[in-house]
Amino acid sequence: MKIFVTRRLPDSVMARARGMGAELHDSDTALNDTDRAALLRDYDAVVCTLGDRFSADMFAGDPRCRLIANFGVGYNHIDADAAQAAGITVTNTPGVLTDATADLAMALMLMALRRAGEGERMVRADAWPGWTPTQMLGQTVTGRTLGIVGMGRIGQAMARRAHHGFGMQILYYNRSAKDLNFPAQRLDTVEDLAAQADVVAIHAPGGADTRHLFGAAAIAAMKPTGVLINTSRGDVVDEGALIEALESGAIYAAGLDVYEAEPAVPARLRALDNAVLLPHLGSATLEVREAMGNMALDNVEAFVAGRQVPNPV
Ligand code: 8YV
Repeated sequence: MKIFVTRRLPDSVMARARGMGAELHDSDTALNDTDRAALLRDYDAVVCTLGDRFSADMFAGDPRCRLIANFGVGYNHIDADAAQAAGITVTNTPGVLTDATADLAMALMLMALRRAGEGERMVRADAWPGWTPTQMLGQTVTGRTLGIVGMGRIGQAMARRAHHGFGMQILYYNRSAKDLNFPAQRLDTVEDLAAQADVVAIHAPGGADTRHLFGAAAIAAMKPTGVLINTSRGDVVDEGALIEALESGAIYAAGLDVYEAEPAVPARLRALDNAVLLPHLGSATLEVREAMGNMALDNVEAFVAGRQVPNPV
């Protein structure tokens, strides 16, 4: 068996991978499309991650590969239907990064409402003129209304934190109604949710089905005091429309961990004081990245042993 790991994973995960009895290769730099297509021809299994595009054309011919184990829950970079048609199983790492990502979404919400990024920049620039009763006033977090777009695992984890920890009311938009253990009202359109929520948090999977789901109309429907948080995928939000709304003051602020063309973050967005911008840190803790790596390897191990893989998408 020949296995390729496209990006070096945490040490403990790489050590386990090396002990699996397969021929293992890895790379610590991002591969291009041609390199990745070659992996499908030359390896039995590929462990890949965010940014590793596997488009339909790459599955042409008769690839040797039978497993693509994605390190990450989101797999919008892989054409899973084309993979399946080529006889390749795709797996992902659901569950283990739910809490970490919800924690980061809360951090972005708190920072955006309380102007924490702006304040930190002021102190670092040695530009704090001193305390006054009206300096840098933000918005109270407790008791506001949070609208969740995509009430899956991470959406629910954020809603629970916001409801139990901050007394927030929860609205949500989701294809199907969810059986939830906290009070939440489901709305029929993202525009309704945008109009009623104080904070909108995006937790949709990304890719063709959800591209610009939160588009110009939804952004226009937000309150002037509204805040948009996105820790899922950049393409779920119309980034151009969002930048215009932030620039004109049509909405209050945004807290973003993801962008439409990562790692490129538009200069207009970077220039805005009312945007909190992070570099895709949702699952970035050592424990979580180890858990994600081990979950990806559980799938590889099952595949090598001829057993059913535990996490097919
Ligand atoms: C990762 C993520 O940082 O799992 C996902 O879908 O977006 C993040 O947890 C990244 O995708 C690495 O795979």
